[in-house]
Amino acid sequence: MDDDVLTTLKILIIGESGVGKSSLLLRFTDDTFDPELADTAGQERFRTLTPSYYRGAQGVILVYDVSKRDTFTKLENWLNELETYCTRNDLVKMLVGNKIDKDNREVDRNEGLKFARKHNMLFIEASAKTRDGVQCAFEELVEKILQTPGLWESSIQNHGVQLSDHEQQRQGACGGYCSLV
Ligand SMILES: Nc1nc2c(ncn2[C@@H]2O[C@H](COP(=O)(O)OP(=O)(O)OP(=O)(O)O)[C@@H](O)[C@H]2O)c(=O)[nH]1
Ligand SMILES: [Mg+2]
Repeated sequence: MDDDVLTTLKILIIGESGVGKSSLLLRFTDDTFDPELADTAGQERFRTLTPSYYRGAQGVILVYDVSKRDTFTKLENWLNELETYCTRNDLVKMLVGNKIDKDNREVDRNEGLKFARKHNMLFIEASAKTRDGVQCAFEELVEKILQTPGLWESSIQNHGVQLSDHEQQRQGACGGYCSLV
């Protein structure tokens, strides 16, 4: 393990099947996109994994598809599930409206923003296909986690490495990004 590693964070990516959770992760980690991507991880038969999946997470990315209204409508269910299984209530939440490259949009940016504000979440619109907002979504979430006292320190494994104290206020780094927490 690299000695420079400060801490390891557990970040969940949740949301309805097909909204692009795997694609967003793949774009962020590998900078690739597969238009034919089809996986089965979101299927109902894997639901028994739920409690351990949620345990100890410091952050969550809740994804909906801006071209499918039902994926937006079902966000409330995901928040309820989060509340049920999450072991901590200070976890940082990021709402991501994905697939903004598509021209059949069904959910306005303002609706996403309003939902995020109501539920005390960060918000960004994104496209795993075009890269829009993807890096920003992950980075802003991590930054917010690191700014939250008590949320991540306990996961440091005595490496004797300290994060520097200076917090740089970044301005305009993420177009359209709205910090709400
Ligand atoms: N146009 C467009 N298509 C996308 C985007 N993100 C994902 N897709 C496509 O949407 C489909 C579903 O994406 P996945 O990443 O598999 O969705 P998922 O949320 O992981 O789905 P489950 O694992 O079943 O829960 C795939 O065909 C992707 O190529 C995007 O930003 N734009
Ligand atoms: Mg998936």
